[in-house]
Amino acid sequence: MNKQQVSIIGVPTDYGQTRRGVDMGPSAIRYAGVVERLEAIGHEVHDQGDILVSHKHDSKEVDKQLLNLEEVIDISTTLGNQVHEVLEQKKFPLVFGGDHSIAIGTLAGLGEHFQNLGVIWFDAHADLNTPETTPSGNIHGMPLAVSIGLGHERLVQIRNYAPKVKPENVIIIGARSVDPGERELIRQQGIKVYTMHEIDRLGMTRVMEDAIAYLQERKVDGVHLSLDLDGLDPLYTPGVGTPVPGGITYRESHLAMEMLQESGMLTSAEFVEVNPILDEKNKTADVAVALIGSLFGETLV
Ligand code: 6HN
Ligand code: MN
Ligand code: MN
Ligand code: MN
Repeated sequence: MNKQQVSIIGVPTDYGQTRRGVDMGPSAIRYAGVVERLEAIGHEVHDQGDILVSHKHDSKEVDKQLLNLEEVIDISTTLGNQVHEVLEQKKFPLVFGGDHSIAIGTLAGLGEHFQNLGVIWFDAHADLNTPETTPSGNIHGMPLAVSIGLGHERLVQIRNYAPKVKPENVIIIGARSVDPGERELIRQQGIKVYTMHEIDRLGMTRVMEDAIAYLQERKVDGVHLSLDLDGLDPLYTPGVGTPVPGGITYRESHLAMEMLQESGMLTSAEFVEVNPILDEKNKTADVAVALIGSLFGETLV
């Protein structure tokens, strides 16, 4: 196990969607013992604390297709700058949401450091909506589209470059709730998707072997894991704002983390959508921390 220097950044925001409580995600994950867990494996952990997020919720201009746009831009910019700094210091960025809109900022901070970044998007959803296709106006349904360069120009241009990742370097795992506009984008942009159908059919071992081989063939120089806890079945992670039944099991998700760890390709990660208000006794944060253990090399014996 390679000892790593891990920098934790918390992003206590709920501006990417409309259910309160997901802004407490970083606290819940810390409370579940993430720092101790990583240290026990032998890593050096630097918890940078949380990004400052105002909870005023008093936007005067309401664009129904882009709710809380100004707040999301501010938070993404701050987060992007901070993730960029962490990489400059040659540390591993580990980011905790908050809702999935934070991926806009995380990827904005990563993109310049890599010529050919790969992204694994572990999620029940595709997060490929644009202001034109969104059914909700919630920006947490848009971060992957934004990161491949599609959507509101000010989101796409955070840190003044785009795209953050090439669509053909993106792999979605666990999808089972995909909107019509997102389907069209998946085809049009050549995004690789393992839906629940492929996971059932091939098994997680094959899915991860294929995913890793695909990224190796594409000669990526880094891999970012964006893990939405709603990718798992709500049986295991009930504390999420947009649960979808028929998801990835506890063991399948651990296996995916273990195989990513073994690949040695991972260069950053984020864990999002933990909402302790909707949770049962911090169960979802506990799962997040257990997955982080596997991702960072914890072994069973
Ligand atoms: N997430 N596709 C739906 C929407 O509103 O765009 C749900 C998005 C969920 C986003 O879970 O990160
Ligand atoms: Mn708030
Ligand atoms: Mn999701
Ligand atoms: Mn998501």
